[in-house]
Amino acid sequence: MNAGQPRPYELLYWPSIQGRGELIRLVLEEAGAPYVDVARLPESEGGGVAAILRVLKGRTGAAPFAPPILRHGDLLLWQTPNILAWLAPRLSLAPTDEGGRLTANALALTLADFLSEIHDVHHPIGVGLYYEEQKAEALRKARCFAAERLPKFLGYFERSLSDNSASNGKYAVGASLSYVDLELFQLMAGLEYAFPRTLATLRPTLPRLGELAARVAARPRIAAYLASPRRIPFNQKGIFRHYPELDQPGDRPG
Ligand SMILES: N[C@@H](CCC(=O)N[C@@H](CS)C(=O)NCC(=O)O)C(=O)O
Repeated sequence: MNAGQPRPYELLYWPSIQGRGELIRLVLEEAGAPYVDVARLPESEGGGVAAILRVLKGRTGAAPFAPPILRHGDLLLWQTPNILAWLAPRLSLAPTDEGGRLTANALALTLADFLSEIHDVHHPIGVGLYYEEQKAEALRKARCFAAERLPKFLGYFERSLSDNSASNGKYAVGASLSYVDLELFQLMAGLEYAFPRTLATLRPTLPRLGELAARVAARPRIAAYLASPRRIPFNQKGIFRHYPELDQPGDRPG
């Protein structure tokens, strides 16, 4: 590393999906921070999935259970909200007061809960099974998700925005953009990909979330990132997957 140049952050995340790693990438991209997406490098340069497995299997003591993992010098961090709670303040993408930091963390943890539920719509029975092996259960899960959980979580985040008088409903916490807003952008983008019909029925009740997502997408660094090859397209391997049969807003739970 050249003297005077900041040490790049090293993100370790599955190379073919956005997944939870995307929440870290968006913060690094918005900040213009130097980083290496390690597993997307060729194995001959120390990358690939092998790079992740080396960290998962090679560490004793407190060790990551799963990616995303962030490495910076001797520091190794895992659990997405934990990584964000450390990284975002360093990059001026978190509230500066303690109350604001804790509120941001609480929202990030709630979003993490929601992400797990979104994943479980297409994998309600077993992570190790293919979707095709759990389609009937996925259909039941999708009905409950669309009728109950999706509106409940999105309504909660919409209220978090509209109740934030410090920014007149523009941002989730405090008076300026934070990592939580980037997370909410990613959430809306993912839901638009996975559940476009269901989301369309809810959109009239979610004006703040819609405006926030558009505002984040238009930020110069985010717009450049989204248009770049660094942004992995949504696909059928990540958390957000589009199975038309699971996107039926009119279905009754049953
Ligand atoms: N709570 C963890 C969840 C981590 C997680 O589930 N990572 C996924 C990819 S997004 C994974 O690789 N899981 C492997 C496993 O659960 O065995 C976080 O927020 O970072």
